[in-house]
Amino acid sequence: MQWHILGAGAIGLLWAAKLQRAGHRVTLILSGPQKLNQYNEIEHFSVTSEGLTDRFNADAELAEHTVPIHHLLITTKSFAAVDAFNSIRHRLAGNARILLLHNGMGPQQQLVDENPQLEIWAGSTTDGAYFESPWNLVRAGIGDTQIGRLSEYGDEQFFEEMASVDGKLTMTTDINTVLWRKLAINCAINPLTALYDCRNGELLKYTDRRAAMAQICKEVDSVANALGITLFDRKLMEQAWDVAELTGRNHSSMQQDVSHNRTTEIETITGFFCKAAKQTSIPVPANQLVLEAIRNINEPDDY
Ligand code: KPL
Repeated sequence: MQWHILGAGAIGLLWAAKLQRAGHRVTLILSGPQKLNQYNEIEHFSVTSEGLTDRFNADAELAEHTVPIHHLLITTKSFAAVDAFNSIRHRLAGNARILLLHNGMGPQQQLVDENPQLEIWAGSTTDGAYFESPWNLVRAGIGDTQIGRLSEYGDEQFFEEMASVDGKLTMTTDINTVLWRKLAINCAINPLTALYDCRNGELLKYTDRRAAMAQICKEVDSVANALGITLFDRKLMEQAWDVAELTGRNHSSMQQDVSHNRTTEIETITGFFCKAAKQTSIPVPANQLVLEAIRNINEPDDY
């Protein structure tokens, strides 16, 4: 099968490697001529896992290319997903399948609403990888991925195909809840690690950080409950505590974005949550505070 991947970041290349290993052909759709030239100089990327490095020779092209797309994986940052999709929209075959794998919420539903005739799946992953150098990826942890269909129509056989690519992949009939669970954890950890400029585990070491995290979690629990979304079978703070402890040495994606002066995913994480809270009239001051604080660091001229 031929797959196109939009978003050649860590998760995109990790999936490109998984797909190629399973015998699929992969084409990376790169963000611009400079990136394409850079890739064309070496024409491969590598993935190191448990000390072993494998090379992968994926094809690469720009969105303007004309070859029809049948299987599309979107692994861009969440804020770029809709524009990236629209840049290749004209190339999608009538029966194309699209899988979105990114943090945050909002773009997934937006694409379904704007393209009701397409088969759209969404996923959430705890896979971890980072770049040691451009095009050289290190797999940090082998995580779980859950996918589920968001569009009205679709062929469940797609799951079987994907399960043969990743043995740890599971399917859910309620992807919305799965995305909310990841969103809740990201609300609890990401903005605070970015604001305190600390590793995930360092949130737990200080009373003020723990108190801020507990307040955020309490608000997320209340709103989710009011919206009829079942998060975890215990309080979010307990769940988020375990994740922060387990990933204690890691820098969250938002901490890394802020420290490298990159756009963060705050709008599709805490921003999405604060909008959802409005439907319930439950006040969410702790989340609102970190939303504004990250907006101020991130794009001071845009708000
Ligand atoms: O998903 C994450 C992220 O960094 O975006 C967490 C769970 C916080 C792990 O770092």
